[in-house]
Amino acid sequence: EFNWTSYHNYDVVYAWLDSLAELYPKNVTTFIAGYSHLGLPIKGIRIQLKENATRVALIDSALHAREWISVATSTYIANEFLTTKNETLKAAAAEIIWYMLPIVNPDGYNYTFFVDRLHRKNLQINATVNCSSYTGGNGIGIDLNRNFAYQWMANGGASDWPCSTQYAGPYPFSSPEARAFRSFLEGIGKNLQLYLTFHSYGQYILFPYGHTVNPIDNYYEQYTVGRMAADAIESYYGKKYIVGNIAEGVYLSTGGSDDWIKYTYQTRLVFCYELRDDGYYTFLLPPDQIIPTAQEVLASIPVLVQQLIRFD
Ligand code: 0X9
Ligand code: ZN
Repeated sequence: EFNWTSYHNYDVVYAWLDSLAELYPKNVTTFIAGYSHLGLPIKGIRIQLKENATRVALIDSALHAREWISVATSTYIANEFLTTKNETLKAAAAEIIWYMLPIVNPDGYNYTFFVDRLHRKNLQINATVNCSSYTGGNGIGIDLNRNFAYQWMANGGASDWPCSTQYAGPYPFSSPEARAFRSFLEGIGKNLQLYLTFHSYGQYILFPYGHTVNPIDNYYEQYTVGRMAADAIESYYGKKYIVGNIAEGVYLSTGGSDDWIKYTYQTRLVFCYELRDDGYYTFLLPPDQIIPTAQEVLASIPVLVQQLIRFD
């Protein structure tokens, strides 16, 4: 039985996605965006509640394997879209055709359940390199959020050293997971108006770009809407999320999925949510914080949708 009182592994999440499509055949379909290095499907769901909805949004999670709260939150949101009795949320959800990719890094996600809880990257084997004396990471894998083609390895915040947890890979889109993501976006990208990518931890709402603090074209809109989203989150349980450009908000970093989408498709609203917490439990957020985290994040969704509807 699926729930949000504990974290669920890859098999359980995917079985649940299938069950949604069975339970809500008129509103939910599943699809496969592509396959991981080890051949696991990168499964997604498409949710459409209203026949004449036209705007398209994408929510993803677990580009980073150990960030379990991201998966718990995206699945919670999917479930709420389909079951909520809250009229504001229901109306907002109905305006959008939602695509969700709850586990972009299925190999890594599995690995964190069964081998190494704190693994971040995918499981691609890198050229022989001995990382045993390096405590910051192991030699396995590419950081998917450094493997996208915009400003790849441009100026800091990514590494060309395979031992690094921020290893960008030998070239952009060298990972099958990032390539799957790219080919999926070829279908929906030009219609995409909202992209949310869930990570943890730190409690930030970040927006492009990661290679520069120079403001993007719609900096004002991204900042203002991000601020309103953070206020909605705070009003729920008082948790404060910091809002800002990636490079100014956290650190310089290049090759992220958010930057690549913003640049490639000029998607109007692009946000990376760094979910709870602010540093006490870090990636090991206790399961009793899943529902509160997901609820406060959900409270920010109507804010984003209303902005899309208001001016277009
Ligand atoms: O460094 C990252 O990839 C993200 N932080 S995390 O601790 N979850 O690893 C931040 C991603 C922000 N976006 C980009 N860097 N493009
Ligand atoms: Zn992350």
